[in-house]
Amino acid sequence: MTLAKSAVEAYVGLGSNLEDSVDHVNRARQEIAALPGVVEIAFSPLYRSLPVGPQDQPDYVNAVLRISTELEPLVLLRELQQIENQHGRLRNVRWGARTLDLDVLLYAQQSINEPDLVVPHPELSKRAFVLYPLADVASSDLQIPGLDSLSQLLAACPPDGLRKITV
Ligand code: PH2
Ligand code: MG
Ligand code: MG
Repeated sequence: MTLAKSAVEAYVGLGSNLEDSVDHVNRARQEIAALPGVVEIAFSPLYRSLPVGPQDQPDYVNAVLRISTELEPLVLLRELQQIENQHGRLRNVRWGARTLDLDVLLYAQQSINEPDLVVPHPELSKRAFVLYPLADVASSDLQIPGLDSLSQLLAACPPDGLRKITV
């Protein structure tokens, strides 16, 4: 007899600023939800945001997907990277333009420090394009491991240049 693996909740950040970004993000959402061992719980509205980092790149489309998953963190990361690759993602410029970026923002209440994966995402607390869509799909009393509650982080992060583009 095999025991059922236990599922945990995780949050994935989606971003795109090349080609048809809305389509890249919407298709990625469906591809993540279709992974074995992943169930979608909620998908935030899509937001348009000004680029953080190099400014000579198009605006981004961002969203957050809340999932329940039986995949271990590094397995989830590999699956997300495979989806990025299927969307023609190139890895050259740090914080540069990309067809699709999928980040593990949070994984249960775990703090992870692996060479390939740091969770909570190191930039999470500074980025309006992560915190606002996160708040659309998470409880405001969600605790971010090593940091504050989501509502406290939001209060310290103005939504500069962030515009909701879907409901
Ligand atoms: N992602 C980056 C760099 N800068 N800016 C916005 N607005 N949205 C992003 O998703 C984003 C960014 C690298 O992951
Ligand atoms: Mg990113
Ligand atoms: Mg990334």
